[in-house]
Amino acid sequence: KILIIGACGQIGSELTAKLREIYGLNNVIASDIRKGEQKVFETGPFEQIDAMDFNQVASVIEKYQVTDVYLMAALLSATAEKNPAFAWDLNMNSLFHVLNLAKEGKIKKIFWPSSIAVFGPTTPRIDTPQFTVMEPSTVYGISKQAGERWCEYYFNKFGVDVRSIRYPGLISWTTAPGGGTTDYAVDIYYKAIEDKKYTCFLSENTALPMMYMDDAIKATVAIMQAPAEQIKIRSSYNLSALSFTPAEIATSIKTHIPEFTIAYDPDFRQAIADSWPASIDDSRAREDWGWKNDFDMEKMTETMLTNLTAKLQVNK
Ligand code: VAH
Repeated sequence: KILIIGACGQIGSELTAKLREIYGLNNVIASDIRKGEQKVFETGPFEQIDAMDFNQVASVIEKYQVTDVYLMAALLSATAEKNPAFAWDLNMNSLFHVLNLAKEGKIKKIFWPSSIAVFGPTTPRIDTPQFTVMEPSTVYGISKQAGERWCEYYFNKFGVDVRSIRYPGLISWTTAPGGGTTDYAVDIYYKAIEDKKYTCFLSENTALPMMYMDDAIKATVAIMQAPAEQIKIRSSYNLSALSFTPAEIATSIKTHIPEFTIAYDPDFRQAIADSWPASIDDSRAREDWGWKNDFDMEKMTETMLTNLTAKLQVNK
């Protein structure tokens, strides 16, 4: 049985749907601190739990005899800057609970998401290597770097089979994202359809590593399905697909919506973006467990605009 913690989030909600498609509805238990609005939570097993509460997590694992846990609950970069103590507690305590349950033999396999936010202003910014200087300057990045260190420690010391990916900015249309710096790349599609214009909170030449959600879900399933001996990196794998600036995504949108215009009004999130890489070298993920992305910028823009237009019509 599979448990997803944080199933209502931007990644969690799509991961729940995909895992239920692969493993069967009743073999995938969705959980979150709040009930999701998506129908996927009315159709399959759902538990309302606080990822920071060890007993609640342990009892759900016991109740369903869970073997695999995907821990997707966290505070993202922008929100974490406003709530440092809570962000540290949520991001770290939830991880310790799951790692300790695995150490006690209660869980067989764990997926834990890291992020390109583990890199900082002193990290080489172009084609950032798998192993390099990492001095994250955000609350979120610090928690992700610490989490990677603990994942590798629990694997080396206790044989815990925990697997991790450093997600780039993720773009999707099904669930509104919550508090990420890269989320301008989601907002821009909504505003392009609704208002034909967008004021971007990052400057026009801010290049960031990005990926369409379907690719991120594909990578998550792939790393968890790979034989353990193929997972040679137990901190977290670099993963990459796209790298683009707000100006470039605006140009891509204009090929579909010619009257679309963009303005720039950088806010506190500009400093967060400036501390992150522009592009990532993910050759180890490609070598070790056969990763490759399917979506390029054009395919992503077409998919986003098509699906969002339908979704926004429905909600009118
Ligand atoms: C954020 N979307 O912006 C997340 C992600 C790399 C960025 O971690 O915080």
